[in-house]
Amino acid sequence: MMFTGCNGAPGNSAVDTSGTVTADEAGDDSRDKALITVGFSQVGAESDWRNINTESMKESLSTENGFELIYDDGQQKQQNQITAIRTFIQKEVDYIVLAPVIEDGWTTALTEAADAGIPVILVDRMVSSKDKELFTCWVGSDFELEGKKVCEWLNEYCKLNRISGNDIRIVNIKGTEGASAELGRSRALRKAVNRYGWKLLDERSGEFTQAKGREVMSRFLRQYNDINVVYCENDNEAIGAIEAIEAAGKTVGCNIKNGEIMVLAFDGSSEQALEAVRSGRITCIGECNPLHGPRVSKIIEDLRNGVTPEKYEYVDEDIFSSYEKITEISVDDKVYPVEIMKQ
Ligand code: GYE
Repeated sequence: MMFTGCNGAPGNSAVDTSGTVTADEAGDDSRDKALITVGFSQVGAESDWRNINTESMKESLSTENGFELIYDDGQQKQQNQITAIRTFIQKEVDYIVLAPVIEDGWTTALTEAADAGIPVILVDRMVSSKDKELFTCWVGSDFELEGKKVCEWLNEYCKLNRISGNDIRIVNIKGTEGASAELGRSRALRKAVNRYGWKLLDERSGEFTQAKGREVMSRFLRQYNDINVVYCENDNEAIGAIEAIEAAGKTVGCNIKNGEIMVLAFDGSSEQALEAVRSGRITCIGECNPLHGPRVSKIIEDLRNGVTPEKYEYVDEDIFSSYEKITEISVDDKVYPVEIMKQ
């Protein structure tokens, strides 16, 4: 997709080959006026999902496509993201794209952007601000639905294998607390626990990282000797949890009747995680799609053409498992196929 006159890389030494500049480097005076300037405040680089998402955004919002992207890595800290938004406002960018680390606490910064007349597009996670006029639109995943799919998969598994709900002893390695992805996936689990009588032994945040996932799972294994399911709120935590389980001399897999610990996860972004599904080490993944770059550039294109984008745009997502007997599950009367992955 091309916008107004794309005349290659601007003559600015702060611009790297991908056309991306950092918030500190970008200067108004050296800006190529033919390019659409976008300030993107990213959460951080905590996971494979996030890195793929960053790449997708940089690829779509490139100089070749008519953009000057000012990229800022918030390092999982809201204060860094608020500072980035203020820098973008000072630089008078055309659009601000925000992937908010947590939902609360954005009203002031978003009001400042609105006062400056800069449209804010939210991507991936949401904000809880009551004033919906403070952002133009949002694009991302239905995190509670992802969670419901994985929980329904587990419920189907229990039914098929005659495992009573009371025999499910589950721990939850949550994502970053207060992040939409954590809130939605945890909400779905709590509802399923109440509905099916599973025993939720414990919940603790693994910050969406492999190292923290491993640390939290090791602690759970020391505290509880009867865990048979671990619900990991992303791929990286699942890989960390598997390392902890194996280091404790236990086996991962779906055969919980024979003492295996079943690993459930979200994303399905990394080859490592997909390989773990194929080999049965991760039993089921609720897919989360990170490829938002083209969606965001389309939204900007629409806005420039006077087309009002949907306020909320949810993306479609799959379920991955290597367990052949469950080929579909249903959530709220809708049927979702399960993609069976084999080696
Ligand atoms: O699941 C996780 C990442 O917000 C959907 O953030 C995103 C989540 C994703 O760190 O891997």
